Amino acid sequence: MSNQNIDQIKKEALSEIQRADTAEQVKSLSVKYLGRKGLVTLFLRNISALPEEERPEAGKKANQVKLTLEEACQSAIERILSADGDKKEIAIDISLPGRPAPRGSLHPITRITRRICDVFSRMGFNVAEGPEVETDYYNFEALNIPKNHPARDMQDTFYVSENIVLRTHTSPMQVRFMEKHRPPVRIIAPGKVYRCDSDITHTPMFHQVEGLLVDEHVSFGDLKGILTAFVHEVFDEQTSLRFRPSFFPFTEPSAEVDILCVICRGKGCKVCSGTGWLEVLGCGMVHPAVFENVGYDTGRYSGFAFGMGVERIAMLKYGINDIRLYYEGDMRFLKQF
Ligand code: 2U9
Repeated sequence: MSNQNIDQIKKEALSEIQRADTAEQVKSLSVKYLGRKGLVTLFLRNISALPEEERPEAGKKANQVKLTLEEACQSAIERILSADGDKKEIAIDISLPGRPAPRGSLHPITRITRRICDVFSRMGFNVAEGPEVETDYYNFEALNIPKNHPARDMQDTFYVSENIVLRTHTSPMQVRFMEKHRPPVRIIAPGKVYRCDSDITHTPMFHQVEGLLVDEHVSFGDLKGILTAFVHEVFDEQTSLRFRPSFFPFTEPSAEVDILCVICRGKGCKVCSGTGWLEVLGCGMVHPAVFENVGYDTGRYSGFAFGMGVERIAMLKYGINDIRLYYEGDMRFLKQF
């Protein structure tokens, strides 16, 4: 072995590497010259057999050759890969049909909100919308919710500052509407509301639809008629309703509305906790104090209001058993609607 040999190896190796046109060829040339039994490796290993005075020069040279060949292999791989990339671009078959963009679908809450609004708009209600950040006045005071009411507690309401809250219901919108319009009023108020609550049936943000109808001679009978028509439209004609006395500061008298269990049809099951009924709505005749706050003549006008949680309606309609599923963004859940 001599310096001449290593020059020869370098020359041949570079020529072969430059001619390689696949990554596999480069890899096998790397093995041939630089591998454990490669020619450069063997040369280095045999240096000890050279005359002593030639060893330093031969070692230095062989190490340089090793580096040169490593770099040459690397450049060859890059050359081949970039040429492959160019070929692939050319190889696109423009006659193939394009890949369709995945189609989205409406969130179940959006679907049900639209369905509810659609049913009420066919009964003559207009949709009213307003701010999600509200003043204490519109969220509580104007609705006859007294200062010591538990809903005002910081445990139940998100406070932005002393007098500003995230609305806990969509009723403030209806107060704002009444301030601007004289009766007759027939509005529906859908939207996000916020309460400090989180478990299997509560999320800190949820959706409500509330309704308000004010005119002369409006009775509790009108309220029952409208809500019965609504339940029959959203569920079906066989879904009976029952009105149970209740209390809300903004309505008097007040009631909660149950529907016949959509699962067992009244026989009693896990979903209705064996009662045969499911609570879906709250309602009542608007409290005169609320009318006074917006300057309506309580001698002349009466009205009813109602409210429902959209998540709950959708849970019953679609048989969903955990409210948190709505907001986890899991496509396997969302794709079902
Ligand atoms: C005005 C006056 C009165 C709206 C009403 C309810 C009863 C009610 C709950 C149902 C489930 C809220 O989402 S929930 O937790 N709502 O029970 N809401 S009466 O009463 C109003 C609204 C506006 C001016």
